[in-house]
Amino acid sequence: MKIGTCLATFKTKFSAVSFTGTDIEANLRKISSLGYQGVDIFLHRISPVELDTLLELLTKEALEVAAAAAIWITEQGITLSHKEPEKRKEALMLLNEHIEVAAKLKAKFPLGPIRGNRIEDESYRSYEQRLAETLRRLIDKSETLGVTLMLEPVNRYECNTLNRVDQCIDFIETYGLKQVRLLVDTFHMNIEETKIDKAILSSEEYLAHMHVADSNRGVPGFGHLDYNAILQALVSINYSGFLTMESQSFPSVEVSAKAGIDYLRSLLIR
Ligand SMILES: [Mn+2]
Repeated sequence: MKIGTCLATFKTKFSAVSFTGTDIEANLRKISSLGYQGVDIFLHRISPVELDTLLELLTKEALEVAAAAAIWITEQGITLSHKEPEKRKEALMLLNEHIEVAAKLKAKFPLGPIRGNRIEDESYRSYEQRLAETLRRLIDKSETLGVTLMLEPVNRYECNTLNRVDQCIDFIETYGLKQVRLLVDTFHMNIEETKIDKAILSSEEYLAHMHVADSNRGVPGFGHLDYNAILQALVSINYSGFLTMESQSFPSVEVSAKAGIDYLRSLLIR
């Protein structure tokens, strides 16, 4: 398993990204020197020139991009299941552009809060149909470019549907979205799943990426999750992808970024 962290290249309201700020070069250098092998990158719209520069910096620091998120689109109130067709169209237009960038970065694309919420009083079925219809169009583009779409179970305080692994698998199966994989996140699982390790085992056929944080959304080791059990479950399903820290930085970015990787490494080499 490889270890990653999160980097934003723009000012996001999301607090679980460790590395932010405009000096992307310095951040990538720091991430690499701490021993991380990759990043999940939170991008805004990016020009071809900026993308080339970013690719050069990533190569220089030998960092992979596990996932490229488009949280800025969600922050504008634009989602894949928006009740207004115009907004769904806008989401698709922006995401088609984003998927092209993700393809150049060889990154997967996470479907977290960008899928949008169920409208109050609406049935789950009608929400899911709207989401599935938009996703089918996104799949056309992502399949052509070889970008994996990953549905992420997100906790109830942030999303009002698809909170657990079993619900996401059921959604994928029911709507025949067989190209869609799963991204599971220990922070959300701690809130929603009965047992985190069992939920990981049940995701075996679908698991494409992992976000790791502890119970308090600090880095692994800063809370009370059982990381031995979590890693054991991942080993038993032969997971070889990234463990990407999507976590809040306390007491500081420097301290937590080092403590998190040291902790995971110490458990992985046992
Ligand atoms: Mn996550």
